[in-house]
Amino acid sequence: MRFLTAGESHGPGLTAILEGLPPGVQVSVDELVAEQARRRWCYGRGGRASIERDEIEITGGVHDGITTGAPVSVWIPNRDYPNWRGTERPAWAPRPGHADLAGALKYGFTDVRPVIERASARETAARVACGYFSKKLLASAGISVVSWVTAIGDIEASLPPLEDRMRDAGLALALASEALSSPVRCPDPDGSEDMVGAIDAARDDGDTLGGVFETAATGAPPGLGSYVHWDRRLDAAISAAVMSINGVKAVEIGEGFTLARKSGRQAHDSILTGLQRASNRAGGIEGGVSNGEVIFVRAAHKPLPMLGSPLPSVDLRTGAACTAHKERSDVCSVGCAAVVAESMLALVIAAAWLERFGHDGVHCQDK
Ligand code: EPS
Repeated sequence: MRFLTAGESHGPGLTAILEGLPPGVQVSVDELVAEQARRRWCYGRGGRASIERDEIEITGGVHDGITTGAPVSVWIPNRDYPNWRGTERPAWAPRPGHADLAGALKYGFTDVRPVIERASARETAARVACGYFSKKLLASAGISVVSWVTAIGDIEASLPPLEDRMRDAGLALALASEALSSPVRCPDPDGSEDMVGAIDAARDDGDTLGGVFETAATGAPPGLGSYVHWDRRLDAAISAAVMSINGVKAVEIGEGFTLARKSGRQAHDSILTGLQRASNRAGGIEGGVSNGEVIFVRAAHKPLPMLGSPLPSVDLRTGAACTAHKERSDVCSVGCAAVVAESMLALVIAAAWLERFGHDGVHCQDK
């Protein structure tokens, strides 16, 4: 299975094509739109989130609410497009932390507008559309993919211990469900309140905040991915997929960096009778292969690079010092990135699941 996206943040809209989904997966536009709403808004988003509706049109690969096996295509119109159409909005001063300068150096732009438009996280709406279809396929195999936020800036949520979050599928599902009622997608109500306060303070100060989120897949069978070749390792594919999300700077599987400070005895998950595991520090993947435990991923999202009080930059036309280009932006979007991560995780796991169990339709799976 593979997918492609196209479209710019303030262009007519986004297109996505997901190829390789089998026939027989039940889907609904209402669910797809609801999934988009989860991605579009969390506390800290800017004015754009209230303009867009993400009223998605499925333009191929689905008949009467069921996938046909043909490539699935979707169209997501940008409601902000008419406000931008016909206007020249050049940007000469690259924003530190954005793709602006690197993109300008790579493609030879002086006006970084083309970089801003395609590097924008608006594109993640198209990924979440593809992720939705993957999640539906996975749901038919008893696999759920969920997420929640654990930190915004230096505010850490008070949550059940990491060991339990990684090992206990029921807890993961419960945390994700509690996160639904938090404006920052954090399953700790007091922590959420503090995070909202921190976002308000950052906004007042012309600043932005990042944070940490966790995403988990429950019910995944053993044997997804393979140790036989680097690019078939499931953890490698998941890391790349989550790292590709705008703003993400670090990805851990299971205990990740913490494992490096432990001894082997402390780090590994004993195998008990019945092939039960005593713990899940490996995050459900050993040797690049799923082992039947919860697949558990953590990611760090940097503070958004578009500051209310911009950092120093340079005018690419003249080389003169100035402050970075400024336009409408979000203050914090970690909760939205967590939803995108669910989609990316679902896409990778669905591809691995199809490789292992796929047939010409979900009706004839023999898992
Ligand atoms: C983004 C800047 C903001 C975000 C946008 C990503 O857009 P605008 O410049 O129109 O205010 O809201 O994210 C989305 C539009 C979205 O749907 O997620 C950026 O510069 O990356």
